[in-house]
Amino acid sequence: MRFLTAGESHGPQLTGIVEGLPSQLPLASEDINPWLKKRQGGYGRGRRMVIETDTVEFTSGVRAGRTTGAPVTLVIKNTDHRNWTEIMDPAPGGEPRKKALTAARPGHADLSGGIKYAHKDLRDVLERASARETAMRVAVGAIAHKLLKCLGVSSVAYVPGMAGVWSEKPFDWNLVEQVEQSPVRMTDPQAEAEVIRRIDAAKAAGNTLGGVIEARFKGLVPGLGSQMHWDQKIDGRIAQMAMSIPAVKGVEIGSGFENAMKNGSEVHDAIYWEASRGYYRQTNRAGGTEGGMTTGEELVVRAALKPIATLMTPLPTVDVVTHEPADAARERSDTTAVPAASVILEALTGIVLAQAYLEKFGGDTLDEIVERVERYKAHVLAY
Ligand code: EPS
Repeated sequence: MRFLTAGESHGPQLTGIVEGLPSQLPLASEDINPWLKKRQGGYGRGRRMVIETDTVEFTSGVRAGRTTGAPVTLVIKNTDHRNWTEIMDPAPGGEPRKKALTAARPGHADLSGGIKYAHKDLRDVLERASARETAMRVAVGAIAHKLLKCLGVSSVAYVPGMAGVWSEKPFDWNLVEQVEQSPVRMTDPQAEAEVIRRIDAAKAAGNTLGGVIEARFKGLVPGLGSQMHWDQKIDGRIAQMAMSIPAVKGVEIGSGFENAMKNGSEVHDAIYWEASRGYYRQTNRAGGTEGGMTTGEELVVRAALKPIATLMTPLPTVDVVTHEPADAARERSDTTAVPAASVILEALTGIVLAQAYLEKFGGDTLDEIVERVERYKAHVLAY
């Protein structure tokens, strides 16, 4: 399964093409829209999320609620485009540029992208660099999750800490409903209240906030990915996907960074066996991967998000036209997008896992894949 996205933040629409899905996978826009809604949510989002109600439309590959095996094309319209038709018009003309952005924002793609693609209106960079692109990737992720669900995999996304506040309440699957209700996707109501206070203060000060996000998956078979080659290792593939989320500057699987300072005997998860459940571990510091493969234990992926780069109280920069010192451009943005980013991490990790399932068990129809997974589960138990 491979996919491609296209579209600018204020262009007419985002487009995605997904190829390599099995046929007969039940699929409707209702499977995707709740993911898009969750991605739009979270306390600290900006005005754009009030303008948009992201929903997906299929323009190929799905008929009567099932995939046909043909490439699936997805479209998400940008409602805000109607306010940008002149500025985003692809027709020749339009010089001098309206709403041109020349004061490169520190921390954003503006300067490197401007140099690389020879743009002096940095809007030509930011329109594609905007985290709006993740709306389409989450839609693709929702399809991956639909497939994973058919294979017995479930998942969750939450925020262990943000805005300098750690949750005191460790994650538990019984807290999923609480996370879903929390405006910052946290397990701990006290931490949540303090985070909300800090988001309000940051907004008032024209500042932005980062945090740590986590996605968990259970029901995975052992042996997804491979130890054979660097580009097949599932942890490496997950890390690459996680790092591609805008603002992510760190990724760990399990208690990766904490493990680094301990003895091996305190880190590695002892192996046990019981006839009814096969091999298992009582601890999961490995976070569900060993040797570049899933272990069958819960997969735990964490990522660190820097604060959003667009500051309403801007940092010093340079104007790329005049080369004079300038205040960085102010562009409408979010105070924080950490809760939304956790949903993005869950959705996108799902893409990597669905790809790994399709590689290992690939077939043309959903039934073929389900049958092969079931046969493998029997092998895992008997091994
Ligand atoms: C986003 C849409 C964007 C930004 C945000 C994410 O909308 P607009 O630029 O029209 O306000 O709110 O993007 C950024 C934070 C960024 O730096 O580009 C979205 O759909 O998630």
